[in-house]
Amino acid sequence: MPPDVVTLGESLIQFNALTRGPLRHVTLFERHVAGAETTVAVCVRRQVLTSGLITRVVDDDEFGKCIISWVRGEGVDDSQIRIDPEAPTGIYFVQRGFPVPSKSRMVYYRRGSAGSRLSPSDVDPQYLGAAKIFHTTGITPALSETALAATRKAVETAAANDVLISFDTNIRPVLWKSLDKAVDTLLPIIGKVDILFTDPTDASLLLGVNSVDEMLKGFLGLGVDTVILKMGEHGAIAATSSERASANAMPVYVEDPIGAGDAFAGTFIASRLKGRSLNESLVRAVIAGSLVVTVRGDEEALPSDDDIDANIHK
Ligand code: KDG
Repeated sequence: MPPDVVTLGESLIQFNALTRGPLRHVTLFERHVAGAETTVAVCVRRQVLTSGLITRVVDDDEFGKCIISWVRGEGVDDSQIRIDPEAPTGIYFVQRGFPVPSKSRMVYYRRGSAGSRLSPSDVDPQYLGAAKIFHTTGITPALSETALAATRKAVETAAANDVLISFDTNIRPVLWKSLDKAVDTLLPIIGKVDILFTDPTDASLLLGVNSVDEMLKGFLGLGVDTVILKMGEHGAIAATSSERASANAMPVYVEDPIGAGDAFAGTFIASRLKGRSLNESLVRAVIAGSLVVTVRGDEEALPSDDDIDANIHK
């Protein structure tokens, strides 16, 4: 059986600072598996749908082995994980709570990594074309020219096979030569997307507008079917051409906000696949994102359906 959801992107090892403040003073780090699209694949599994991950890892370094065993342990289909012996596993460090107390900062060591060598040959049209949803983010096309080509091939394959395309803008400025390049690269991809996750910073960069209304209308005007604007502690809004929904954020203690967006996206698409309404899917996605920020690491606190229900019926 082909997986319900197929994702494409780089799996990374995350070293999360055990103490808050500038990294130069942190001496202890905790190791986690991360990477936006890997997290979405794991999230979908936690909610008992099936998922598969297209990525590249190294298996002769300990971090590559760690990623493979984690992803397998979570039940994500690993048949499309290519072993690349030529390049190391990408890693990053998380600086927490500084300089903005409620935020984290990512410091990447991933240039030339196995994941950045993703290429069109890694995308099997038969495998991807049999999924219900394909998900990737604005990170993958920023990794390299070959990863951009892989993204384009995956998007075209999905579109040609009526696989819904889900995309999180996730603009990471340090990965791009310039922000203009990010906009020029991402806008044509977004024009083919069915479900778009974004936030006010990315939306205003992509569309050059500032109000929520203009952002929603702008993306719908590009042909996106469902636009979801994630606004952190201010909740989220979703819009289609005929419907709007909004959900308040859950007040939670923020240990580390990284990974919230992927929990949100994974939960939203899993909920839609289960036939839930726009409004219910949005509420569940906000809860999932809120739960993930309460712990360090992107994937450990990804919730099951029951975990989400516990926050709805409490
Ligand atoms: O969304 C969280 C991701 O950004 C994090 O896990 C790291 O994938 C990552 C990236 O490339 O920024």
